[in-house]
Amino acid sequence: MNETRQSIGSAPSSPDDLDVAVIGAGISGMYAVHRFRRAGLTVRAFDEAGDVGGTWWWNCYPGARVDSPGAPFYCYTFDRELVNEWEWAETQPDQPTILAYLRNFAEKYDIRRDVQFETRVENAEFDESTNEWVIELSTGERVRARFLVSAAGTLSAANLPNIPGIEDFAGPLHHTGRWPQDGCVDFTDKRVAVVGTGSSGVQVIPNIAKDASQLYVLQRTPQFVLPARNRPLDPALAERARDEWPDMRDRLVKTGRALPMATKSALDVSDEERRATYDAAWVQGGMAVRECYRDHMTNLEANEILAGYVRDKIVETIDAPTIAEKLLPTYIFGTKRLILGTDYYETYNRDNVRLLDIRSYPIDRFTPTSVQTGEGEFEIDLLILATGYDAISGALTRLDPVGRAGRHLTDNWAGGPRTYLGMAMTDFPNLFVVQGPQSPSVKYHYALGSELQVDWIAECILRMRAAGYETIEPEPETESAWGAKVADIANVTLYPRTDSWYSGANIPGKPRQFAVHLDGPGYHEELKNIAKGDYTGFRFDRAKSTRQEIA
Ligand code: N01
Repeated sequence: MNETRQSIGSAPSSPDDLDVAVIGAGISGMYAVHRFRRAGLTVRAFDEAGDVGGTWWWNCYPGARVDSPGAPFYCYTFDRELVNEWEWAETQPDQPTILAYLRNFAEKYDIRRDVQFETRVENAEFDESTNEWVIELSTGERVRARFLVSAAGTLSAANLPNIPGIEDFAGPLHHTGRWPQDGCVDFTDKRVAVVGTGSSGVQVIPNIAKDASQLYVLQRTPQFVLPARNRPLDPALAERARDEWPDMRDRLVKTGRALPMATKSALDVSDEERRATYDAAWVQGGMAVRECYRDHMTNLEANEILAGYVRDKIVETIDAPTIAEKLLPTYIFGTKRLILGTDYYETYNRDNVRLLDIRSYPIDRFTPTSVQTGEGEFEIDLLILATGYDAISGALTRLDPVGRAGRHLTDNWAGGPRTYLGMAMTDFPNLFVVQGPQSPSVKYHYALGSELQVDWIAECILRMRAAGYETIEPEPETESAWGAKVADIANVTLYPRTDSWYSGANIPGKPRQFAVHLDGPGYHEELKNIAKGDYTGFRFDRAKSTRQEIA
């Protein structure tokens, strides 16, 4: 261990001080409250929302439902009793069901007792004189904690596009990720514009089309949308999951998947065999078609075969060839987050829906009552922004914590996120990020990934305590090496070849970096080994102990 830094943490903490302050009470934050409490630590979480659920609390727009991996696997994994207790009715549960599941979790583990809702963490600064984080809340309170754990989410910082005149629009305007909780956005007989055709847009568009008198979909990039085919959950699968949960969880940890992976290449089979396999997967729905062969996301030729298959399906679904043409994606299949839809393409066959291609005919401006594009002016009563998120790093950069010597995180990340393990940053002692940039986050089982990271953090804190350490921080050189490793793994795949929110390309001015560690199982094995190996790459400061004592 490098003990070069001075430990100044001698100022006594007040009795109200926390061991851990957690930002967010979604899937990760709730587990953090549970786990830290179980470790005997004092913990409190802060969340701007009115209740638990995080992104599932905010995203209550019509049509919101889970897409992948779906039931019975979209759940916390650590407690078999919880798995046994909860009955999933559908393969892709809707938002009210997921929220009910998360509320049940909160009840079962009495999470709300340690969560302060309707409270935004406005500032966070590391106090080097006491080795504590000082956080300022929207309520005006200040809280001190030895550790700060950000569980602020990967898709939580809404992207509100800066389109001329948007602030002049006089009708109701809603972002899908900030949907009103009263649920009473009424589209009946209204003229509605939706900007954005990612997962949120694809889910909300068919639902709005049913009620609106006129729907304008403003599309910048045509996307690959696969049929979700939500259906009642096969009771046999639910039962198997219950019976075999320890093995299934083990497989999830080791592969990131609940079910076995394909081993064949799409190029090793005949056209007929491949076509039959795709057809069967298409009927099955969900992400099945991508999973038919192992190399769709690593081999351009295999990818393009599947892309052609999906484009043909789009053309078959749309009545008007001119509209089908506008809906055909041209980027590499799957390199933007794949989308699952229900009646999405069919919606464009309706008389009250008009697709506006804003790539060819950009939006000029909004007025109080209309949107003007290169195709004309369209009167609207309501405006829906399905424009996505400042993803993965946005929640943290918007907070912009201040670390040692007044360093702002955004200074250190001016060229893109710099982390060790996607969880810790040099100059920011005792700050841990769950599901952070350069961790597997959105490309691994989300709840399981949160559990494994939070378990690691809890164990680390306990071991630090036992050894008398007050701070932990990565060695500076670990960050460059970690960033290079994450990039190397990504570059074996096709993902980085496309502009997407994975790399920050959806946010004007955001530094580009493919911010997801694409080998989740390898990552979690490495986390384990780092803890076993005396926390290689970290430096600990404090008190009276030596490096050996933590091992
Ligand atoms: O956001 P997105 P999302 N002018 O970034 C367009 C998860 N999720 O909220 O592609 C005009 O994918 C943008 O256009 P382009 C899931 O992981 C899960 O839909 O950048 N258009 C795009 O069409 C998903 O991937 C579920 O050219 C603008 C759209 O807005 C992630 O969340 C449900 C624009 C944004 O698409 C994000 O999905 C929903 C501008 N200035 C979401 N700015 C589940 O089912 C952006 N766009 C679990």
